[in-house]
Order: sequence, then C-alpha cells, then structure tokens
Amino acid sequence: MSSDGEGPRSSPSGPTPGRPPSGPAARRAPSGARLRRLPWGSALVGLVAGAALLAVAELASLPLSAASAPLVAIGGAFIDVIPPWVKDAAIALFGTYDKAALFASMLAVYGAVMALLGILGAHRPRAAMLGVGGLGLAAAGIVLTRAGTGPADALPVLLGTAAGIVVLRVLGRMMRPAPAAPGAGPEAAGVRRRPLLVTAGAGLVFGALGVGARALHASRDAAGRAARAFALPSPRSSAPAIPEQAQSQVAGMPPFLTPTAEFYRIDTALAVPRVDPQTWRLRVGGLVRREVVLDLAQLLALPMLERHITLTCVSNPVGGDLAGNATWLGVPVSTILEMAGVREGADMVLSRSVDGFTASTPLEALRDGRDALIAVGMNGAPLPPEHGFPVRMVVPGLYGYVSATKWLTELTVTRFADDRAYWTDRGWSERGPIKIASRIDVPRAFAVLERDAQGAVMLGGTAWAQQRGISAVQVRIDEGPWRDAELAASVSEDCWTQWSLRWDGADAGRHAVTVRAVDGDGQEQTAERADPVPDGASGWHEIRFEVA
Ligand SMILES: Nc1nc2c(c(=O)[nH]1)N[C@H]1C(S)=C(S)[C@@H](COP(=O)(O)O)O[C@H]1N2
Ligand SMILES: [Mo]
Repeated sequence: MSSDGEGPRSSPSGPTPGRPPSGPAARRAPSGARLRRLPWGSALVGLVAGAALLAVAELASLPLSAASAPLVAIGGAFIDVIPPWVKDAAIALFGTYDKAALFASMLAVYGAVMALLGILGAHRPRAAMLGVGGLGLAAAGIVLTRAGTGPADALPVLLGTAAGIVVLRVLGRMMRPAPAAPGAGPEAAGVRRRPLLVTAGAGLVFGALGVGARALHASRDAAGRAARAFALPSPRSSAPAIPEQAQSQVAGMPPFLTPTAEFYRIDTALAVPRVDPQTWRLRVGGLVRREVVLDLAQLLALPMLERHITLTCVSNPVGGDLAGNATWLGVPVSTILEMAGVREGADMVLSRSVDGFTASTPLEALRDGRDALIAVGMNGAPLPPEHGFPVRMVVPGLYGYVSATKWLTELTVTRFADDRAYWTDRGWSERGPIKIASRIDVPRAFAVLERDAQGAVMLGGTAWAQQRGISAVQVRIDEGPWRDAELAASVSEDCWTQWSLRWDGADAGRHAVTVRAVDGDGQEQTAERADPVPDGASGWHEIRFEVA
C-alpha cells in the first residue's frame, strides 16, 4: 500500500512522473514532444477501468431487471430530470435516434471522467480509487430510485465498481514508470511499451464483454417478445374498411395506415419495459365506488372495439413526422370506469405505466362517447413491446403525452387540482387537445421535381384534426393564390386525411410551397407559429423545392 501511496505530495516542487517539466526546457520542447509527454497511458488505464466497470455491471445485470444496468438506469433518470426544451431539441435534432444520441453522449462524458481519474491515479491512486467508488455508489443510488427496482438491482453496478477499482489499481501500478536508472536519458522515465499493450488488450477484452452482454440483453428482449404473443379476441365492433381512395396516388406519399415497424416511437423508457402478461394487472382506484383489478384474461373477455386512430406527439414540429395512423383493438375506457363507478367531483384519470410514467386525461374525454381505448392490439397483432405490450391507452383527439400511456398498469380517478402527470411536472400543459395540422410530404424539401408530359408536377401531403376531421386543404405556391387541394377519401374524423395538388404549368426554377387546412368545424389552421412546448406546435408548413 505505502509504496504507491500519495508520495509526490511530500515534494510538491520535485518533478512529477508523467508531467512535463516546467521551466525553459519545456518551453523549448517541440509541440510533438510535449504531446507525447501528456499522460496518455494513465488516461488509457482510466478508460479501461471504466470499460471493466460497465462490462461487469452489464454481465451481472443479465439475470436481473433491465433497469439494473447502470447506463439504462442513469440515462432514464437523466431523461426524467432534463428540462423539457432539451428533450425537445434532442427530438428535433435526432428524431427517434434521440436515445442513441443520449447513450453516445453519456459514454463520452463517462469516458472523459474515467480518463481523468486514470490520470489522477498516476499520482494519487487512493484518491482515484475513491473517485471510482464514489461514482459507483452514486450510480447504485440512481438505480435504486428507478421505478420497479429492488435492492438486488444495485448489485451489478456495485460489482462493476469493484472490478473498475481493481483494474485501475493493477493497471495503474503497472503503468507507473520505473524509477529512472542513474544517468539514464529522459526516455527511460516515459511510457513503456509493454504495460501499454497489456492495458490496451484488457480494454479490448472488457469492451467485447460489455458489447456482448448488451447484445444478450437485446436478444433476450427479442426472444421474450415471441413468447409473450397471445391471440387477440375478435371485436364486437370492427373498424370500417379503408377505401382504396383514402390512399393518395401521388408517388412518395406515406401509407394511409402506418405499418407497425414504421410507427414513430416516443417515450422516456431507455430499456423497453418487459411486462409479463401472466402477472400483469390493471388496477382502477381513486375516486371510485369500488376498486377494480383485472388480469389480462379478464380484460380480453370484455367487449372490444376496433378503430383506426391517428396518434400524434405534442413534440411534433410543424411539418414533422411524429404521427402515425394504426388500427387499434381495445376495450372502451368507459367500460372500465363504469365497472369501478366514478364518484362525484372527479375530473381526471391519471394513467400510470409500469415504469412510473403518468398521463393526465380529462375524465370528459373518456366518457363523451369518443373511442378512447384500453388497447391490446395494433394493426391486427398484440402490441409490440415498443408500443406498450401488453396494454396501453389510445384516446382520439389528445396528444400522446396526456393520453396514450404504454405498459399501462393503473388508472386513478382523480382531479386536476390534486394530481399532476409526468410531463406536467416538466413544463408541459396539463391538457393536450391535438391542434389542427397539415404537412407537405411530396416533394421533400429541396427536392428537384421533373415535370410530366403535360408540364405538371404533383404535390401531396397529410392533414389531421382528430375528433373534428379535415374539411379542406389549401396550397399556395410562391406568392400565388391559395388553391384547393384534392382530398383523398376520409375514413373517420379520428384519422388523418391525405391531400394532393396537381400543379399544371409548373415553371422551371426554385419555388416555395405552403399548406394550411380547415377542420370539420370550419376552424382554419392558424399561421401563428408556436413551439411544441407547452401544448403543441402551430403554424403553416412551408418548404422549398425546384422544378427541373
Ligand atoms: N409509459 C409511457 N407511455 C407513453 C410515453 C412514455 O414516455 N411512457 N410517451 C407518450 C407519448 S409522449 C407519446 S407521443 C406516445 C407515443 O406512442 P408510440 O411510441 O406508440 O408512438 O406514447 C405515450 N405513452
Ligand atoms: Mo408525445
């Protein structure tokens, strides 16, 4: 112990290993040599200790819950505490790659901290080990605060921390320069080759173990998926057939029904919750006459509705694609509320996910006759894990954050005055009716269009105003007049409507095109620009393109 104690402190003015000597000699040294004298070896030791920590934690978390993996837990906690505008900017910048971007930045910050601890360890091994230990304890603390974790879930990160400390100490000791022989040149005290190779090799091994464990986590998710499938009951009331004319024939338009694999995904869950349908329960409580607990078989035995409903995210920017149209199968929320008997004074239902997410839905929207569903099916199959398996809510006309709780497990009948939902605590409006929106899908911004034989180009897009429907779409090219677009067949007021416009006599060159819609109540889409925060974006979508 004492041999690698905090020795250099006793002679602060003496030369410290790994640090460039100060004074005129250093100033004269060419920059290449100065770079070489930076403590790269020690930084690498820190990085490898960091890799060991993560690899061991990932391996040890395999038999436990997904949230016991430290990156998943810390990323999840981070998502829960960041201000809404950061989340918004991340979605704007990375779209549905926002989680990959978060993991990448977390790894970058973690790598930098571990590299610094490695450098610290060259002089003060004990302080560096304490640093790693502190990081590990903090991470374990965060794991324990996550929804659905128990004390055992802190074990992986603690084991990983122990591994990190051992690696830091062993490699750090090896990396310390041997005391220079009397009369030897300055090179003798520099970084030697063999410890570097051993350290790099250890880094590769831990890296491979960590990546392997992550891949196992992922493949186990996939295997679990297959095992969890169940047969969907047939609906008491089927969704209307979708006429062919609901799909615009303009080339490049998105499909009227969004395939499940292409359906946007937005949630705060870094690891998709794995819910066992055998033990899943829906608990209904709060301001009710009797608490109701349903298991999946009981839920599946209730009369089901099948409906096409367009879901939209409040974070969707003007012209964005955080919207999807699917066929949902589920029990009307009102059926469940009637089973429990709503008491006087309630005006909200707080739905809760197994991962702690909550949404506040106005009670009225669940009882006014719209097709608000406790859904088990999406596009003819059980919900995929990413979209809420086994059970989620879908409420037409409301943004997802106030209605579409995935991995649903609890409904609390309550009052807006008494309870607040996940995003309400983070600066978003407590209510979120969907604003009328219209978007240009064809052409893509800055695309170059060819005119057809008659000298025309085709434009197309999508408009929605769930619960009201779309009655008109108008398109303006450059500073020209507003022209009425042709509407594809409407399927229901809860579905989006596709539009198209044939622009005859399109002249070659650059153009701007703007779109606006009118809803079924005759309300015109406002030109006034609003950001998604706090209750959804507004403004007209405009793009630039070129006619060849
Ligand atoms: N459990 C849980 N449910 C959730 C969310 C979430 O973060 N956690 N996000 C909501 C939001 S903001 C939206 S827009 C919809 C998106 O549903 P999708 O991912 O199936 O498209 O889910 C909602 N349900
Ligand atoms: Mo959302």
